[in-house]
Amino acid sequence: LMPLRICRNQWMEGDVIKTKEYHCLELRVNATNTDSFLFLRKELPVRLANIMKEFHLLPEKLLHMPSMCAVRDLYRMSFKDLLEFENGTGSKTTSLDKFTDALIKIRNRHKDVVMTMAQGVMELKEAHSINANTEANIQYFLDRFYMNRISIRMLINQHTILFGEGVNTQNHIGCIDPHCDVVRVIEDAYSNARFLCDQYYLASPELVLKYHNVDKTPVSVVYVPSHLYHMLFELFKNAMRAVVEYHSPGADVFPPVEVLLVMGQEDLTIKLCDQGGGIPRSQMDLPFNYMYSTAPQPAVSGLDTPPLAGYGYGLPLSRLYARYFHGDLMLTSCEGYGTDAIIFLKALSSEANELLPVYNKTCQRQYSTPVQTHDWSSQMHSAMFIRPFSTN
Ligand code: W6P
Repeated sequence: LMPLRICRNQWMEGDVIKTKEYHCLELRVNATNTDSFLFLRKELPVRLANIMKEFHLLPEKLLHMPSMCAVRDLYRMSFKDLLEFENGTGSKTTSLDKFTDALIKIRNRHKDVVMTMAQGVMELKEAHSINANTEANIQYFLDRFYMNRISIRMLINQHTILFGEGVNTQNHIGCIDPHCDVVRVIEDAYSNARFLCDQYYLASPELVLKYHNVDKTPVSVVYVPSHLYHMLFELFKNAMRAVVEYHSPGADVFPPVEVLLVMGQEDLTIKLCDQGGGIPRSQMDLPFNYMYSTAPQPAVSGLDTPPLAGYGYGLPLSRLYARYFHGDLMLTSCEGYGTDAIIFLKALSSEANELLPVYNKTCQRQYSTPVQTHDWSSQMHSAMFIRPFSTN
């Protein structure tokens, strides 16, 4: 079984036939190790090259931060490793095994890249003042960089799980579960977030789960359970922290975090509602902003590092996981009351194909276009009101 089906789209541009290949969560039967090898030895260098090109569109001063240089070196190394496999038939078992080993080596090499990039951003913030254009470019770049990384790791994981050492336990196909039990993942994420919350605050809100399914069957989708878990765990941590901090001190019972799960025709929707006081409208961009986020902490659980503190990169990354298979993740808030966090996933696996950043003219233009300046004003009216038609 080849879990990510390779789909082909063909169309005409002038006299030229253009072909685009993409992956979707529909299952294709009987792809072999060799099929996967032949595809990945071409596809992985392309994805690495795309993002390496995009580095050059970043402000020069960011490119020269030590952490950025370190990350780019890793990408160059992995690109070079993969080019070793560019030619050759791929029929020899040794070369297939070597390829799988190379992928594992690459995956390990890149494991800390999210943190290193965040350090790069911190280095920049310390060394330079950052204007709105630079900030917008960094936001744009990091979304694309991390999405590219998610996609590459997905392909590597699929290949190594399916064709590497060890047996495929469970009924998973690689890291895809064709019958992902959404309620189970919700409960799992809740209980682990609750553990952290109890440990730090000595209290935590309850979970109230309601679900609605037209067919009255358990809610199941074709999905990557680890991605869904990652999103839910992040949202639960944020919701619990808000609830406990908003109602402390003085409260010993907290309003529960309510989760509504609905399977529709097109969308599977998971809405988490907390009564944690909400976020003012003027600050709604901040949770997804990499520049306002604190750098992710190394994974050590010391008593002095609050496990639920600050916005890390958890929320922007969770939104990328949702968007990767054409879903989304959004926040809405009633300041003074609470926040709703909504995850949308595609209900049909045939619509859940990969969403990938591509390097092209449009993307280049994004970096050189200044952020939108305001063309609405409230200043003018008050100025006229105070000093109407003044000429001095
Ligand atoms: C908040 C802030 C937040 C972020 C993400 C999910 C839930 C919540 N609640 O107050």
